[in-house]
Amino acid sequence: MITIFYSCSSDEATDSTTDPVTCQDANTSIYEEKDGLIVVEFESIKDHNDWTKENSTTGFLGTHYLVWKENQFLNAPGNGLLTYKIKISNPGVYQFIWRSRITNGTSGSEHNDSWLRFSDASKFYGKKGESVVYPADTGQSPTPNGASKGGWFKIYKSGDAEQWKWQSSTSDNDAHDIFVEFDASGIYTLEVSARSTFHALDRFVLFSENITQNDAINEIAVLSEITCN
Ligand SMILES: [Ca+2]
Repeated sequence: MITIFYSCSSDEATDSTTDPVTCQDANTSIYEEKDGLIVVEFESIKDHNDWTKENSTTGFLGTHYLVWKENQFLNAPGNGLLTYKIKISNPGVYQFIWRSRITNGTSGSEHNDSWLRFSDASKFYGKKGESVVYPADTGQSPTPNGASKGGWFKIYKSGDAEQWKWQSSTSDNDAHDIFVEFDASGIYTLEVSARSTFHALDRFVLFSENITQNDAINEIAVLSEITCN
């Protein structure tokens, strides 16, 4: 059973776990990390900024997915910006993975990527064995093969077009997994922006070293509580 608790707090309001309430201001929703795990439905964001909220391609989790149907931005991150505020209570290293799908055609290498950035995290990098890559324009090196700009990674999935898949890779033909380090507890910003058309985003997870990937991506994992700032 998937349980989601919405609670909005202000000076006078009390938290409610029985009344589903979304935050009045889209910018105030905060997803709470618990025991080293964050689980978020992409469609739970209030302002999905020109992404189309759909439920026509079966196999998604939650109620919908978000799909990009506007212009492509192959080398221009920041368009169609999705912003998720996350509250980290257990600092450390977290792996990031999203569940996505190609919703046009049968090629596994078209419509298979979007942009990702953690601009205020302590570290944001791709890792494959001992190899580490950093997003371009951050003063760090090496940078990944293929597109990267302004601190953004191009994040892609590979394999069969016609399946939802948990995979977030960066660096073309040299897939590196995605990691984020939060050195202190606090509120951080996860940003996604549009790159390829018809790339559909379903759910994402962030999980620390004490959580297995299988547990993190389990479809019955409890969604992160949303609070309002
Ligand atoms: Ca979803």
